[in-house]
Amino acid sequence: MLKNRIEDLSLFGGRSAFEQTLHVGRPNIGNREKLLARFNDMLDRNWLTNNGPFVHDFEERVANLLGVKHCVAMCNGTVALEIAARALNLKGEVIIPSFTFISTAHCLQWQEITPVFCDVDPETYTIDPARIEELITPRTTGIIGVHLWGRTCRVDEIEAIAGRHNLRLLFDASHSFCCSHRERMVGSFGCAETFSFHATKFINTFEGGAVVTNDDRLAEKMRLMKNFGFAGMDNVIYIGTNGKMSEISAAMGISSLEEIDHFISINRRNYYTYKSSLAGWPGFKVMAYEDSEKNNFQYVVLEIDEHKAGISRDDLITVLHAEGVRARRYFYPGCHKMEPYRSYFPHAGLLLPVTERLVNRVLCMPTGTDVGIEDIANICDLIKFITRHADSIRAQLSAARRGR
Ligand code: T4K
Repeated sequence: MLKNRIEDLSLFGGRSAFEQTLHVGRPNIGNREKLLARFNDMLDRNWLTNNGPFVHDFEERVANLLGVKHCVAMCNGTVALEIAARALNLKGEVIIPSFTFISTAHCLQWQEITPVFCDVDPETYTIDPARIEELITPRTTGIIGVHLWGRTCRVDEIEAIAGRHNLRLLFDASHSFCCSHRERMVGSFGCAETFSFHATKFINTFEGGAVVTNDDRLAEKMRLMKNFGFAGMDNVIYIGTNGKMSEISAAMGISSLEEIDHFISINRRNYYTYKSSLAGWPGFKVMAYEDSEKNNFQYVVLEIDEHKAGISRDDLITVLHAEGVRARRYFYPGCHKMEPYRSYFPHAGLLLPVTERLVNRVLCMPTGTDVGIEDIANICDLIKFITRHADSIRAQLSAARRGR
């Protein structure tokens, strides 16, 4: 692993630092015996989907954990967003951050609702309440805030804006399961909040998601919508789709929930290992979590100041990937620079200076139960080595690019 000269870097002919690639989103697998026992129960029951007992159990556990009245489990986080948006009667234009996974925008455009991109707060990376009101038009019907990477939105200010303008408020909490805001669990803010339980999330159901809400009527409407609008056999009373979570997914979800403290403690340990290893290293800031809040520590996000670090985020990632460190540029280049939005709104970036800066600076690092503290110490040593040799690395990379 030890690198002494830049020729030792894998990119320039050396051996890669890690034999096994390290990933950002390696799934956490709970207790395998208990999980397999649940799969067997399911097979014995011969009940595989359509509101089975595991789905009920999973929904109840999630609602209890978050202190919210209803959890409606879904087949994934994107469908959860689509159904929530539809059940809330969102139309026309909806204000969202561009600095998010593409689903937050697509869930709207898929239903011909226009996402209007708002800039984010440079500290929390979440939608900036000070920039929302200038985007409201007579066509605006709602706001979707994203609690990015477990950092919650400035909920009170956004709720006040939504109240003043009679807008519906939804939160995409895909990253923020088991996080809190002002000591209240994420899940009961706005009209509803959505989660993703995709394989890469710290609690996973293979594919899965949920909408949680305290609104009885909204919950009922979403239950109909995720099941084609069926209210009992042969009786469709609403337009719906197929958004159901399967039993095998719910079984995985229950097993994951049983390990939640373990997963969080590993994530926390990993986060603090990165934080202490990179403390004071010029040009590197590790995204902070608030000590007073609950967090899942699912993401370790570095913000890199190219001028102080001597190397750009993109050159760094090129070197890291070659070494087997699959850090990710979430959420580059921003939704407004992806199709169809970049064709629809070619000048959207003019109103998104913070987003445009962040998409070129942030890097999500490998973590989760598959990544040990020795791996992290080695990754941080590697980063330090790279920045110490930044000038020569940059020179070699640009020579290689010119020669291409
Ligand atoms: N809103 C927000 C804010 C979101 O971040 C997301 C999803 C959603 C909504 C929508 O929720 P879902 O509909 O997905 O439930 C991944 C996930 O697919 C996506 O769920 C997640 N956000 C997003 C942030 O990341 P990709 O395209 O980066 O995934 P992929 O396949 O590159 O995997 C990431 C890493 O994980 C890779 O390095 C490999 C590793 N991996 C992945 C899988 C699936 C494994 O080691 N094993 C696996 O089984 O999107």
